[in-house]
Amino acid sequence: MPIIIKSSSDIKPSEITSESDYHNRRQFIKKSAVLLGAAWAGRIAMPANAKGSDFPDAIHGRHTTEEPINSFEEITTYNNFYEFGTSKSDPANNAVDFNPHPWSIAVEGEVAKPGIFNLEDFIKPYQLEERTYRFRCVEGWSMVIPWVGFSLADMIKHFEPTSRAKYIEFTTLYDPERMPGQKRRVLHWPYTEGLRIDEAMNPLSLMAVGLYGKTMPNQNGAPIRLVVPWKYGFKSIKSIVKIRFTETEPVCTWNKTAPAEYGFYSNVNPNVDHPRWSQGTERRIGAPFWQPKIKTRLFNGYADQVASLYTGMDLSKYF
Ligand SMILES: Nc1nc2c(c(=O)[nH]1)N[C@H]1C(S)=C(S)[C@@H](COP(=O)(O)O)O[C@H]1N2
Ligand SMILES: [Mo]
Repeated sequence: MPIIIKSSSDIKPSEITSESDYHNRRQFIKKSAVLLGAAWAGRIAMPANAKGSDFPDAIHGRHTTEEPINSFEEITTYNNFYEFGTSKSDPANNAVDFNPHPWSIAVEGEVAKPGIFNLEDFIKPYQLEERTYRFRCVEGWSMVIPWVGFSLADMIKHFEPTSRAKYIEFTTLYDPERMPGQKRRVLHWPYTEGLRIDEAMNPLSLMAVGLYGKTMPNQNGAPIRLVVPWKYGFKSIKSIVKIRFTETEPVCTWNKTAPAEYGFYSNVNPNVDHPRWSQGTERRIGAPFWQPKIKTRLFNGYADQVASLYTGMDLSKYF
């Protein structure tokens, strides 16, 4: 018999299996799918203020998705944190001994109340909330993560930016002894990121200090990191030691490293291609194998809350 290569959609399952086998198998797959699906959909985060939480005063945040959340295991073993190595398992392995205490944060630039603060004093003025966000990496995978943190807008107001503050810049710790990945020149260290001030003031922008009701794991950016859920993951800078208010657009690490691939804005946008990874669909980490890839949505599905920030801008130019 000649071998004819058909695309899988040309082959009817009944061609390779008898009709009744096929039917039985369909039934079986359907039942397993329901079971697996239930398990997947039934994952519930420990509420941030539940018994055993590190944040008993956290409230349930307003900005939350009802989608099934990722497990603590998935969120803490599949990471990008180049300060601890470039593969997905490196941060969990290499950040075990990182001690983020004591920690201080410098606030500089166009603000009425600059200063250097220890972490505890820095976060004290703000209401902690649990917020479950969809989080999408430019590499084409995504997770749903129950963060604990506070509104970046509240923090900005607290420091009283001047009228010249048009942007906000964040910097990660630079300490190659404690962050061994910095001994290799894979990126321009220290890692920096930035937002336009109105993006930073959007109620979705979060300064995160934990997840799953637990203090931020080292591999996820202990002790404090940014989360901007309508932008690609790399905008959400980890282990922040400096926050600077500026009049001009800050330099961002990935933009500086590969300007053709990473723009300043980095909004999740299925209509703007990345040279190496499709932005049209995404793979939800941990999803059952039979679940089709998810269609990536403009602004990661948060368009109703953020699209107005970009009115009149050509998003293929300002990508
Ligand atoms: N300082 C620093 N922040 C970083 C990174 C990094 O390498 N260094 N990686 C970014 C990228 S590419 C992603 S996808 C997210 C991953 O966050 P997670 O590991 O908590 O899921 O962190 C971002 N923040
Ligand atoms: Mo990423």
